[in-house]
Amino acid sequence: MRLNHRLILALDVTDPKRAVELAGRVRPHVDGVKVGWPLVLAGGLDVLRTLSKTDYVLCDFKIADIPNTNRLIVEQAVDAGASGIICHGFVGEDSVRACVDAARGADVFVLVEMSHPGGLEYSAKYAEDLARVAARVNAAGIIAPATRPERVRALRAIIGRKQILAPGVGAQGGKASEAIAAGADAVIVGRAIYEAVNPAEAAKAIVGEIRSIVSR
Ligand code: NUP
Repeated sequence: MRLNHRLILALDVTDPKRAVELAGRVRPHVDGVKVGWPLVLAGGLDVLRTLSKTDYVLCDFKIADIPNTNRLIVEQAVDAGASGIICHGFVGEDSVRACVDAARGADVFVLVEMSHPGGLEYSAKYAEDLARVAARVNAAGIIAPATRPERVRALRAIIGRKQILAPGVGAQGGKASEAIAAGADAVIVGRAIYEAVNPAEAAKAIVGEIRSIVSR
């Protein structure tokens, strides 16, 4: 994924018209939009098709099934215009590899450790192993928690130059600059942008915060 701003907008709104409008307003400040179940269940794959005409769309379906079903899901997402997809790592190497094989050039990001408090209960215990799986199957990168910069740092040591996208900034308590300083390539931000009075300004402020530490 090409990253200029190092910011991805999580479009967790359930009105497809608002989603497309928000994407348009925030576009100058982000590298892409992340679309997940809330929006796709509300607007169908049409909203993905529409957004993919203008934006890099990262499809956050957190795919977690047997290899054959994973393959079928990835094919549908890519056919609808996804530029990237997110799959779970805990389902095992064969299932993750099936996503990469089916992606036909789209980026596959493997979720290795979740950002919410519950992410510490199970996912954190296996995150290093799952990052090794992502490296072995040649995924584009991993999803790691901006809420725990020290974990981003530890996972960076494992995956080398592959990309790390970090959700958990703002509403979940993480700080964009801290995640980037710890080694994330970009942060994924939802509520702190789309619930702001001026979403474009909110996105611009996050990009400014990131630039202030990157240029140091
Ligand atoms: O571990 C994860 N944490 C997380 O928040 C993996 C994710 N994919 N996400 C997603 O990032 C979450 O589903 C939501 O779409 C976004 C964060 O949104 P917000 O907390 O910034 O509103």
